[in-house]
Amino acid sequence: MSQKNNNQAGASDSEKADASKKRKIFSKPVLLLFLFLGLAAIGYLVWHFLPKEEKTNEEGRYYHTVEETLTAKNPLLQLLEGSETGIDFQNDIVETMANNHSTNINIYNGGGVTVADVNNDKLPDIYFVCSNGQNRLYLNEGNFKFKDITLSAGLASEEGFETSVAAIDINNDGFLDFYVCRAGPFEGDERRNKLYINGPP
Ligand SMILES: [Ca+2]
Ligand SMILES: [Ca+2]
Ligand SMILES: [Ca+2]
Repeated sequence: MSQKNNNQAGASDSEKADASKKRKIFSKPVLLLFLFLGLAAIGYLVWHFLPKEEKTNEEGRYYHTVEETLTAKNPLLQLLEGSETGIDFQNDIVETMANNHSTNINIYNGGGVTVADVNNDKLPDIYFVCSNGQNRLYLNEGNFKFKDITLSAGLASEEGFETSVAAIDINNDGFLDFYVCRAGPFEGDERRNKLYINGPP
């Protein structure tokens, strides 16, 4: 009889221990952690599936507007938009089956730019080199306005993969010339660098 009572008491202790264990597993901090993780998961799903605003040009490509991070009260420099200056150059990286990182290791290198007064009017002009498309020369007309004179200047180079440009008066005639570098998996003329000699109009 006494042994039976002891057994009953033992079982009761064991049940109590189990219940205590369960209470420990679902203790307040653990529940709070689950709650936090659940809320974080819900937050992520809401963010992931929310429609995001995308700004695209006429060709349907994404473009950046003025950076929202420029929040200084009195910034040293002021950022101007392309719509104000007339500069709308973009170096778009277009990936295709024939042109991608496996076929062209330089594809993400980007293009190049140089600032040079090409017409000696004391206003610096800007020449952008595009890796996948047409290069662009912008003539500085003053008051932060630029005019695209690429075609009339004969600088619309599109062939090959152009990655950088330097301005130098290579023949010392007082007019800055352009040296354009090309890279990529091309042969012959498509890989050759280019020297453009500037001169009086
Ligand atoms: Ca100029
Ligand atoms: Ca080009
Ligand atoms: Ca020159």
